[in-house]
Amino acid sequence: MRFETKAIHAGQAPDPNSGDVMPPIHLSTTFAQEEPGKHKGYDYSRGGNPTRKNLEEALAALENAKYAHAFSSGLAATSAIAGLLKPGDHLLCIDDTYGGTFRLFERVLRPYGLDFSYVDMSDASKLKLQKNTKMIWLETPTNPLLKIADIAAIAGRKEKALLVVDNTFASPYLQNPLDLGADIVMHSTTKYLNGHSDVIGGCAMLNDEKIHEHLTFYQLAVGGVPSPFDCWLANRSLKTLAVRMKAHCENGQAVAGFLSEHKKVSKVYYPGLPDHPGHEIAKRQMRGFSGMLSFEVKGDFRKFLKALKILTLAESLGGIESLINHPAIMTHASLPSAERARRGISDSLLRLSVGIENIQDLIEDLDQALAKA
Ligand code: P1T
Repeated sequence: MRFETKAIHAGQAPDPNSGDVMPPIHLSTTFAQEEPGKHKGYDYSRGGNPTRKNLEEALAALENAKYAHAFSSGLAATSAIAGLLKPGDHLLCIDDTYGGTFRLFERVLRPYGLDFSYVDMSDASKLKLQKNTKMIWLETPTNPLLKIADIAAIAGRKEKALLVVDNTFASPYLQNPLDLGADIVMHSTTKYLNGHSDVIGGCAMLNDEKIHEHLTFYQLAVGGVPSPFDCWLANRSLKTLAVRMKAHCENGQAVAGFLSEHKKVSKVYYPGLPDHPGHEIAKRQMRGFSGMLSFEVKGDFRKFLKALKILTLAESLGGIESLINHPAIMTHASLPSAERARRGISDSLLRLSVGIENIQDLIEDLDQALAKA
């Protein structure tokens, strides 16, 4: 099956008991056993639930993976994956990531004896692993600077380390890291996968049996699992992922083009622009450039933000509605200011998640607000 068909049908067979064409929500926390230990595949909902299974089968299909594991947030998925590391291990991370990922690595996991370093990975040939590097962590495109890393080239240099790709900004509609040599792909399903800004969730997809066993154990033993209702909503949303992503890409490209020619804008970060340093790699490994971009306003960005009428100032991204965010004060405030400066996140950088509203309305809103900056 091709992407659009898998998004609608994978893991969605009609319910054998009732014939429901759309999977029902299984709210029960526990499942009847015929004899102790003899049941229909589910015993307690933290370990497994039929609604979660529907979602996980669909997620696996969309990333061309054997296995998918759903978590209660993107960060719960990240911490379950990082649970593969042991004290003394080193994780090599791309130098531009969601602020919460950095906070988890530095303030939660470093005190447990894990080591982290952050390097620019836009040139894969410069990648240097330490003896104890057991994991490489990529975001591509990155949050918030939209840097691009060459997944296949990094996979070729990973030695024995596991390559994990946070594919949140691209979605599986645009990029499939496992096909390019990654070992694990993760998403904040809160973003494009759910796409309606009404579920917090995360997932990890992979092919390796041992990693599958680890994550199955982590779901059961640590318990950061999503509710059946959240699984059902995310599963329902996946069915329209392809049409939503097409619209996000079209609007993203149009807004990036508009901003890059506007006299009140000094810089635009969008991998779909030919002068973006990662444009050629993005063209090779992605099937579109998504709806995420960042930019710098010339003038007073606070006045610009206040003047917006359709775009909402809020954290998060990937929903059908357009959101604008100030990384230094909002999503990336957990990075110390020196670290933000080192990464190139200025105090006037703005990040836009371009929604699927009418493009003319979005451009008119940005234009009238820029006039007030
Ligand atoms: O919020 P949560 O579902 O836990 O996902 C964390 C996460 C992981 N990876 C990426 C690339 C992300 O962007 C996020 C969450 N990001 C935001 C809330 C934001 O506004 O950038």
